Amino acid sequence: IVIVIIAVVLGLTLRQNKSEFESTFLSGCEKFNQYDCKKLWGVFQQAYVDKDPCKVPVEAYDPLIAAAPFKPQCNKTMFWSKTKDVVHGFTEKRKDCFVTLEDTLLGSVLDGLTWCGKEGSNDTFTSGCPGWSECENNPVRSFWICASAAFADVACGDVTAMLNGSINTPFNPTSIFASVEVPRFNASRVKKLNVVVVIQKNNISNCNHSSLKNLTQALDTGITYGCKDVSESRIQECGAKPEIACGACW
Ligand code: AVW
Repeated sequence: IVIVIIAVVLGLTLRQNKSEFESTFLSGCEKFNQYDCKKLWGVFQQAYVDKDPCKVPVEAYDPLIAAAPFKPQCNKTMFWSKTKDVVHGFTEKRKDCFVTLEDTLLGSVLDGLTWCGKEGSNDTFTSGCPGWSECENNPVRSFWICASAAFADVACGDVTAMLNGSINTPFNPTSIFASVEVPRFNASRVKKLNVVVVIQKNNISNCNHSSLKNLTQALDTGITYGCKDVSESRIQECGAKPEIACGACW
């Protein structure tokens, strides 16, 4: 009888963990209406359940992206690298100006989460999953690469990228922005890339940094490039004052 009780409690605990992640997914999804969230959850799971968590390729998420495609939002698409907090602090207040991947349904639902499957199981696990660089084809990394590529594919008009002036290499070739997003900007859709280098007190880089020369060289011919050094406080001010026009933020 003790064994039965332990088995039941263990079973319930595992089931609860599973449904906790599912609930997080569903409640995040339901904020967006217009989607069949139960169906999306099913499509999402198919990418990684019952698989070795180091053998989930980027393409595994293609059906998920197809089920919740990114809408082109010309002139509002915002990319970023190593500026997560300042960018999202700004875009959450100024949805009228810019949209990041993490402001879209899939990006917002999965931002900050860890998940993986296991061979021989249909469950979703949230611990014991491979770290970001532990193996290349892990469920979390593959998702972000797939979603970033699809988000960059629909970028159009003037696009913006916030880079970090407080690090050695604001345009880092190993970043998702440099390795996945920039190469997919297509001159037939994207007119101009506006880089904003976020300047904090102890900045060590700005628009003159040599890595940004590599960025201009990586751009598809026909895409114009612009760069502005903007203080973090100015970005925060623009977030706090909706009366400032988007185009006048910097
Ligand atoms: P980032 P990116 N370990 O600030 O240009 C764990 O470097 O790459 O900017 N998580 C990681 C790691 C790591 N080594 N590297 C990256 N991440 C995850 C999507 C983590 O969640 C948007 F559209 C971190 O917060 C941006 O334009 C996030 O990736 C672009 O990709 C960003 O790392 C930002 O990617």
